[in-house]
Amino acid sequence: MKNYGEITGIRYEGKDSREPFAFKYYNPEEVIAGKTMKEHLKFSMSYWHTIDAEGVDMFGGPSMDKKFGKIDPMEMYRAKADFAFELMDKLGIEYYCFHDADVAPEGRTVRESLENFEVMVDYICGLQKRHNKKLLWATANNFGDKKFMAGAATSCSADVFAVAAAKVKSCIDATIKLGGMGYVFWGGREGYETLLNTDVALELDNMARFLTMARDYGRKNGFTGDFYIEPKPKEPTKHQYDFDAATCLNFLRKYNLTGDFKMNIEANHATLAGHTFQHELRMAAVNDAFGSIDANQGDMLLGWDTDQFPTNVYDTTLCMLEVFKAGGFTNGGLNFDAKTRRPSNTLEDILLAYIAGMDSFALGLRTALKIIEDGRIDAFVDNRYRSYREGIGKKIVEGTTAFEELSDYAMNLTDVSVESGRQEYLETVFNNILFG
Ligand code: XUL
Ligand code: CO
Repeated sequence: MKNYGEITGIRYEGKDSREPFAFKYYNPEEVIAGKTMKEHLKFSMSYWHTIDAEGVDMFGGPSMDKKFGKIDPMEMYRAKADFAFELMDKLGIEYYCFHDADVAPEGRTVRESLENFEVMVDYICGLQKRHNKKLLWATANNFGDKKFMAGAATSCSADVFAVAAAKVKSCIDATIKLGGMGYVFWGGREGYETLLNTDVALELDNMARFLTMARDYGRKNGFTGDFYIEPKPKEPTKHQYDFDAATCLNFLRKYNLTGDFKMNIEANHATLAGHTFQHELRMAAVNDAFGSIDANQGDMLLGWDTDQFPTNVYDTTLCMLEVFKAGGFTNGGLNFDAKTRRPSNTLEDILLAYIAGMDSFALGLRTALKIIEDGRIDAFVDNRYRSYREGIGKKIVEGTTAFEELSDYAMNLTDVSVESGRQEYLETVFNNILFG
């Protein structure tokens, strides 16, 4: 295999290619259903996993070195940024996402950290222009440092609430400066371990106060994109307040935050919540909150957030079906919130992992479209609910009936039957479309 330096760019070679550093299914400029594949998929690089994470886990230290030969912290972060944009060029990825802590070194004080961040945002702004890249979304890391051990907006300490606000303020400023169309809130440590020490009512109200102030600050300063909540049920806390899409939507409605806030759905978070990825996407979409996607996959035999690159084509197909049904991405995109496995520890592995993820989603896009064009599955669902298009069903849907009439109607029924759901048949249709 070639080494990282020898690879100038990953190109589409088609499904028969045996070249490891080539796309087999992702052909960025190919037009499918009125848009290029690149426009449909809007791939994004996650800065934290790709540029910073060195393979550390609970049992061992780094298996990779991402210091790029530097010792001085600012120099190191500039070298990381240079590498990031070259990597995106190699892969043909147009978007990226970051936490404040991913792109700049921590200082000794909050002030120093924010100053480092501002300097690095300017540096990245220059790189972004030169490499013709776009920020998909930014976010504040309000969970890593010790001061966030009891949460950020839901901390028992008002000082921590203020620090979290300062960090989000400066991340929103950065998002505006970089022209980002998204701003993410992942609840990090917004949750709790035991009710013995927790005032849940105050914590939830404070979280809403925080999000409301962030929204108001962003809008006042010209941020026109979407705010996203990223649901996750557990990890790091036992009870995360943003458990799943439905929980987040309930929260947003209670505190009048719908409209400005949409969902950033992550595949591995969905499965941790005991849902499928598609379920979470559908729940967001039917509640007008489909926003962006953190594309990855978990290991069903492990109970934690493994953040693997997505390679399961059934899942990418079902995901892209949901994206189509939701009308495609507007401000959002597919951010690879994924990391190479710890023993896949070379720079080449990073390229191979992104190729795997991008090709799996390209296949998902192509097969989702085949399913739509085939029409058998949609027609089945449409036909299954036909009783709501006539007679009493039509009246239910139109809101022109009431319990009295429904009761009279029910009393006169002699035979009440429900048709088969034909799940196994539909699964065969699905396979038939996928594999021909
Ligand atoms: C954590 C996670 C985060 C968010 C951004 O599980 O997914 O990386 O995407 O904070
Ligand atoms: Co994520």
